[in-house]
Amino acid sequence: MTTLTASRAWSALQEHHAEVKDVHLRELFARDSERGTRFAVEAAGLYADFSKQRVTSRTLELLFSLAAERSLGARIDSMFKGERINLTEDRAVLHVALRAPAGRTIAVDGTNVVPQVHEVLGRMSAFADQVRTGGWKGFTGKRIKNVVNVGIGGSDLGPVMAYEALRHFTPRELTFRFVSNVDSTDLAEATADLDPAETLFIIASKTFTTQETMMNASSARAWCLSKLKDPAAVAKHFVAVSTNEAEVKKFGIDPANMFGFWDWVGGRYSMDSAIGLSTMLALGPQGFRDLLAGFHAMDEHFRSTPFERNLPVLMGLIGVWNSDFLGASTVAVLPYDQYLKRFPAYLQQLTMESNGKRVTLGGLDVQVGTGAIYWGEPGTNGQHSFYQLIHQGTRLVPCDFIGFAKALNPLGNHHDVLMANLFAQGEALAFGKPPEQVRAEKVPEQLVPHKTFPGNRPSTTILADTLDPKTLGALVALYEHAVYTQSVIWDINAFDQWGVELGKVLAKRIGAELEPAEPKLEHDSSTNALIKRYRSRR
Ligand code: G6Q
Repeated sequence: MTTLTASRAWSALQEHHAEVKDVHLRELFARDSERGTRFAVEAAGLYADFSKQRVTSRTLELLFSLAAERSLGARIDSMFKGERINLTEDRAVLHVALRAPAGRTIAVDGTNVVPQVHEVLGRMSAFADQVRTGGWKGFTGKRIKNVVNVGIGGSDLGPVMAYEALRHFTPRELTFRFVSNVDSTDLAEATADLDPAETLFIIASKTFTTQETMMNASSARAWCLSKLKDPAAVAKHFVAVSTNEAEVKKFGIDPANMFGFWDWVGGRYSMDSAIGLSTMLALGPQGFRDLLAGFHAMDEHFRSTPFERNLPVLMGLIGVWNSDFLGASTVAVLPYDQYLKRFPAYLQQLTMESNGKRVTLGGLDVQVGTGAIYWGEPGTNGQHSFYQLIHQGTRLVPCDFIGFAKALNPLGNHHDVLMANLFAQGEALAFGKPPEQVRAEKVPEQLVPHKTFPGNRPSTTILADTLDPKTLGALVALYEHAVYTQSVIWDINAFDQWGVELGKVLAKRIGAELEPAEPKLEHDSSTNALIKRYRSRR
């Protein structure tokens, strides 16, 4: 494949950028009265309005040519066919199989994996029903009232995000907590007001060797046994979600209480595998299946819709345009729904661990900017904090606004006020307020520059009817596939994460140096001094 910057489509986009770079969104809307709906696409219950992005029909045409030159269609097929597209780890990438309906065939090395997926879903459902109905009792015969998920990264961010997002649909008599950080405060605070006899721990770890999770799991077991005394209690209070049966057994969890998944499920793509056991306990089996149905609807849309109407493809390509042509290095994710408060954190891992890469699949320098920095807060809170920079700062910050037509907790006209704010922000960012308008309001001349809004700041608005399990599934799958689309354009591997390794190795080495014997330090002078200061003051 030609390198990205040497490709014909890339050069055409560069020329096009030179022509349109100074065209304001005001002008684009003035030229085309239908723009607001012409650039909107609907799929799997999500309506996405891209009209406030700084693109023209020609920009999109050229981006589609780029996608064709980078064989996006074939690369999408490769993923759905179970090819080993995660080259650096020699693995298939099949989160789409986790939500495939029973009866579908998706093969890895000649074996249809869909029946295995449904077998685990069946076991998870039976277990979830037992816990939710009180059939599953703790060691002393008490009913389970608290569920604590212990995991980190992909084994935490999806579960906690999904629980918070769908809390409206969860039974309030069950308490859910999520422990991830090796900082003991996390476990201490999560368990401070819980009774071990009523608490179930889910140890969620694909490898079952992750330092933080194993340490938290051991401390959780000690906390549990400090009251229940008998090690036989572990079988009633600990279940595992993992691919590593040997380590699960070693920890003392009965493999009958282990829910498995497979090496073709990446951590950050695993919230709809058994890693979502806490989500199923919270929603019930049907709610979890609704979530999977939402994912699947977006998968089907992504796999079979022409690029022109393909929501994840459009989102991914416009992201490439914003990043590599308009020079934006970030995306603000701004959900106007309090339940989505953990959604930006979830997306940070999905997007940045996937596309935060600097070399191509072939090991060459990428030569363009890759994975944008994702961040955000629920609206309207962000408006009273960082929106100032987005409106009037010197940096370009494309925004994704997410909102819902129906309120889950209707109260007076709160929801109308919330949504009015969402619509207003997109409008203000796109159109701004020119100095003439400020002057017309008789603002003193020295304040005119301060009260001017340049506008031309791009945003996408995603609207859905209700934040329910199905909608959340579609929303997450939208971002998953947009991430893959971008990785294909950049020719990078969205499914490995070698960048997390070095810090882990160094932490092990330093960990040994913090032992009471205080061995000799041979780091750089800064690291040596920091360790010495810590040793002397701890
Ligand atoms: C995600 C990463 C990473 C992983 C955690 C937890 O894609 O692989 O975030 O999920 O390191 O790993 P375990 O599930 O193996 O504990």
